[in-house]
Amino acid sequence: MKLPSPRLALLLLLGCLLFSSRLLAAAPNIIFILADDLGYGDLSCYGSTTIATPRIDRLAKEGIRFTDYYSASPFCSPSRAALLTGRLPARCGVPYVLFPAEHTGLPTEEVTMAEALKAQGYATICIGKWHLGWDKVHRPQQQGFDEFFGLPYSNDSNEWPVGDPYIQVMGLEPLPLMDGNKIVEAPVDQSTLTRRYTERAVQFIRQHRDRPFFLYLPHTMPHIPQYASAEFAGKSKGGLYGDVIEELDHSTGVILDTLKELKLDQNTIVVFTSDNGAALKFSNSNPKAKAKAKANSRFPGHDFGGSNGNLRAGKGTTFEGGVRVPCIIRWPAKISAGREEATPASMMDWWPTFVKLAGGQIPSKLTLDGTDILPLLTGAEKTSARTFRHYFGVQLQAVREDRWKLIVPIADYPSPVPPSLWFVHQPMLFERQHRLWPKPTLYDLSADPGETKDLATEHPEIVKRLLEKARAFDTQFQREQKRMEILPGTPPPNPGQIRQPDEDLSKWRQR
Ligand SMILES: [Ca+2]
Repeated sequence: MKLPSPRLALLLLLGCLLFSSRLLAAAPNIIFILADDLGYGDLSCYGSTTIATPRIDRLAKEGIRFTDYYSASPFCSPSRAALLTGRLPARCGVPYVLFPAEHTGLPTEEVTMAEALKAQGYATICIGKWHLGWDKVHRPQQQGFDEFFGLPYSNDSNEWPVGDPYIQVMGLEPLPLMDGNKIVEAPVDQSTLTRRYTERAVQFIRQHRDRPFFLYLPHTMPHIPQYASAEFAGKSKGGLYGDVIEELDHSTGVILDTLKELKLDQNTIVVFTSDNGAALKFSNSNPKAKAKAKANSRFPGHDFGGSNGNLRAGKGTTFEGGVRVPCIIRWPAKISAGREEATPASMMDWWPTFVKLAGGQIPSKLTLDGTDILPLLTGAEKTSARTFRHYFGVQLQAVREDRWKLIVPIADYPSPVPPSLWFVHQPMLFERQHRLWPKPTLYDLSADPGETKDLATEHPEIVKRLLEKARAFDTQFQREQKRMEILPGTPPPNPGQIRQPDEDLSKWRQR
């Protein structure tokens, strides 16, 4: 008899508790709203004075607002991979951003949150930007989602001028909006995306009101290029960037109103967070850099526009501005309202938390980097001090424990160069982002969240302890991490490689 594959066996194991769990308690619905590149200072409940987000602010008032929540990566694809697996991006095989030209994705043997929840009887949908692989084997419906409506990759993966070297990795395809595996519009009118995602979300909630559901809503906005619908364009005090966030706020309100109308709002968990920190505004740069950035912009009139509040730097770095993001959770049935929570938490914590809440078991052989934070959410107990590791791709750049953040010294770049197409055409990015760092640097985040005052000399014992722990973890991790999965038959990346258009996309191109 042929034995089931390990992955199938795992899913069967997760599924066998389905009926008993249903008897024990009504499993909560889960709605996970993930903004793209929304920064720590981009919501009014996190201090924005130019962007009004009354519905998200109310969400925070009715639940928990985290002040020290980490996204697991300063970039899109790895952060999403970490959310959906509970594992560090390099552990689950997605250390870098994926581009349409790449034949890679979140490895199929990873057990996604959607697969684990589906095994517990949840209806599952992904609405928005996927960005975890474009080949059919890596699409949402092959990773546990019953339905998919959205973009397969980033919304800037188009509009590249002919002759631009980046075109080799970004692909020539018109940006497609997909419903399942079918392309419904290409290039998609991006000004309609937030509205259409919201309508689809409401439709899904109505359809599945009588059973547990998992609605994963990774919005396309406010990632550059930004588009707001006519109802929101030109309305905020924060320019176009503010307009798109105010539309996200409205969208969140529509979803919450739907839950209330259907009497689902007590036992539905709603999380609002962001996949990484904001890319900084051109106007925040010095005049020379600003002029250069504007001249090089592929999207004239679109500014990155984000704010990370008083945090240092932004997207693409492991300083706080790149990885610390807003996070709000509301679940009236179990979580008391109006809490501000300074205990650090991570994007990777949701996998074990949700799977256990749904009645599933964490497989003992699965190495998770997240922790079940239900006791923290309910206030039953404080979690003990944890160590948070900030990787850029495969490189450990910083660790945090309690209030201390150590930037670890780095003497060498990763070798061999990871097989990400990102670096094939942008070697300067490889060196800039896999940085070298001369000496250990210590910040007290409770007093200095902006990482301005190095306290390494004052606290050598803390530096020594954190550095030893960081090195021990990373030595083991470098052995355990999963290399990027390049599909069989893929030619090695080279500057001449252009992805052939998919059949269904070539049809759209001719229109
Ligand atoms: Ca992002």
